[in-house]
Amino acid sequence: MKDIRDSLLFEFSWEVVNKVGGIFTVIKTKAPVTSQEYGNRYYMVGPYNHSQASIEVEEADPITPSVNQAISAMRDEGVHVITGKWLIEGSPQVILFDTNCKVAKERLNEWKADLWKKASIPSPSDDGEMDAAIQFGYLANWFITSLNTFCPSPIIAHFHEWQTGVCPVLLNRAKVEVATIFTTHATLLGRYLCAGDTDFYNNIKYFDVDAEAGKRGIYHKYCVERAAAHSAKVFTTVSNITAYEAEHLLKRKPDGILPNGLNVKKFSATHEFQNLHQESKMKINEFVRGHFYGHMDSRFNLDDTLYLFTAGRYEYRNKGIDLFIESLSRLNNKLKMSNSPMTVVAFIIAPAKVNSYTVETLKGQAVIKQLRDSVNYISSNISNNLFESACRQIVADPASLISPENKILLKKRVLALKRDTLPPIVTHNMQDDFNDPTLNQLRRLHMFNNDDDRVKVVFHPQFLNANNPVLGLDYEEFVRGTHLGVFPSYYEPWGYTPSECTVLGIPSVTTNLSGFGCYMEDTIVRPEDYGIYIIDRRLKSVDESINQLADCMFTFCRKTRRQRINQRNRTERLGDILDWKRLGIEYVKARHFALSRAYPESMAILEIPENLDQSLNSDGKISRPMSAPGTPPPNKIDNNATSNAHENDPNNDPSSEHFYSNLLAGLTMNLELPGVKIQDD
Ligand code: G6P
Ligand code: 1S3
Repeated sequence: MKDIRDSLLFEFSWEVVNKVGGIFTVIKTKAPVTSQEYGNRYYMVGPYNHSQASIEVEEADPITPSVNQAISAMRDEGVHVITGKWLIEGSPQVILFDTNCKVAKERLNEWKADLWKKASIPSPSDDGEMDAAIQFGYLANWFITSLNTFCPSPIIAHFHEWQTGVCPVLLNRAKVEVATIFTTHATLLGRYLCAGDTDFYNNIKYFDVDAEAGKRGIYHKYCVERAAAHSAKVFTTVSNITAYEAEHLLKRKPDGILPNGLNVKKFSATHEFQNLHQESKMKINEFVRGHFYGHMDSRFNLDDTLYLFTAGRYEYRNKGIDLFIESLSRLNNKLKMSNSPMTVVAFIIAPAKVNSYTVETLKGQAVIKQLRDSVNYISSNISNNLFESACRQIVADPASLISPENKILLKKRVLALKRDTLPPIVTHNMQDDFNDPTLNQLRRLHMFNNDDDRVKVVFHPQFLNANNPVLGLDYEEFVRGTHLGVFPSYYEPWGYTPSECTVLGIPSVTTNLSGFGCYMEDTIVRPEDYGIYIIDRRLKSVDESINQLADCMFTFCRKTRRQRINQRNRTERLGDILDWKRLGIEYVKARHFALSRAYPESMAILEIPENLDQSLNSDGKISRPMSAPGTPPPNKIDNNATSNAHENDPNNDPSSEHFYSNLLAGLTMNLELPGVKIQDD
């Protein structure tokens, strides 16, 4: 009988040392807690990507002798495998299979035929992505199958997404004794159906899935995904909404939900993250001064300007960019009608095909830099003049301090701010400007950054980077400097963007069609108290959802600075429930569940928590906390201060060792948020 406490854990993902999208964030941020739990018995397995592996992996042999033996045997057969430590927090060991190696290329056709024979999964001749998934699947299967023949420990093999789905299918067909888990982070068919104009959620039960997959040319990949879901001992996904989708599109109800966490870093004092907001906002201000040069006036001043943004992969409809723009237009009208003093600058950050920054965008930054340099030069002259006259015991007349030459220089710089054009709505030259959906919607709604518009728009069709000549901030720095993230997604299995806002202390808008939104709705009694606004895209018509979002943003615009600061404090506190130290427990449960199915006799020696074989998730909802208010009523407070009765209790501090070992030992989690009762401003 194998000793369950010695289990080896292999986590397979296409995004191990290979950044593509959201799953990279999952595995990278989860590494510290999983490494802490499994130590050297934890391996991440992915495809070999030379450009990333060469700078992120410190090569070394696998520490576990049996793993090393299995890998060496594969190397002897000519398979190219890189092993070592991934240089990220947690330093997990990695095994990277080179799907381009000679053996993988030579055996591709044999493997394709075998996959058809064993699992009736077809593979067309012209789909490189499918070929790579098959090669990876067969190499992974080779490794696990041979390891299993001599490894004394139980094996847990956790597969993420369809790209790693071939291996669990093969393991199941060969009845290899391994605790397999398959996690889907989105269904292929769901993503495709939503991106079109299908009324997805109302028709989900009725789709002819094979036909729909066939029409979209993804039938073979769909087969891998569906077969993997059915082959794994345990099938999971990231949210209830995707579980519902999987049940109908993949025809297996997931055994549990593994919500996505983050590696939350807390500052020791709350004001530190508030200071960072201010610092980052100053950098965004600098960009805005340049972008809107010549159009900033008494109504458009930065002290009364709010930064809203949306960001993500450029899936126009799935990510709700369409809804955001439409709502911004209505917000514009509301602000105008109510004579609001506020201006909103709404950023859309989503990578599209671009050539370069536009001349106008670059010019704006240059003009404002020249102005800043000249003003600095003139102020230093004024300061010197003031000092010199004071030394001579003269209190100078302010008008006399600026020299005629400097006055002319300043006039020239101010004249340079004049422009005949409106501030551009896009920062780059788009490759397909004419057909771009964002630009077309802005054009249709006449959102051209006119002077009387209270909502201005900046479409930045490229991910942010601190080295950019325009808007030179990293994404995290940018988010910190904004006021509200808006992510009104239609298709979003989880949605890291609002989750990231939360841990950075920035309020956000999400929807009840996103995994994150549903999780927050299920977990917290009143998410909006914590700066999580959830738009109803499930039961409301599109028009009603747009109005709800516009109203939500309008209400936000009416908050005072003090209320915004208060709200950020609450939002930031909520970050604790998104920490892997908490959410990682669901992975622990899934692994136990898989072990109990793969090794029932061995599991008998362990005491298994009762709820594991029923449902992986505890359904406790975070009640409104009972301890003292964290944000006292507005008339009594220093806005930056928060008190929290639980904060000093080590059992409730997710960053303490104590918390984590309790969590693992108990396998039952007290979902009470270590937070406090929140009051409305
Ligand atoms: C942070 C800073 C404050 C600043 C405030 C601005 O809280 O610590 O000094 O006044 O941000 O907030 P706002 O919502 O107007 O950007
Ligand atoms: C998917 O990535 P996406 O942005 O294509 O997986 C992510 C990680 O689970 C998830 O957060 C996201 O909603 C999915 O859509």
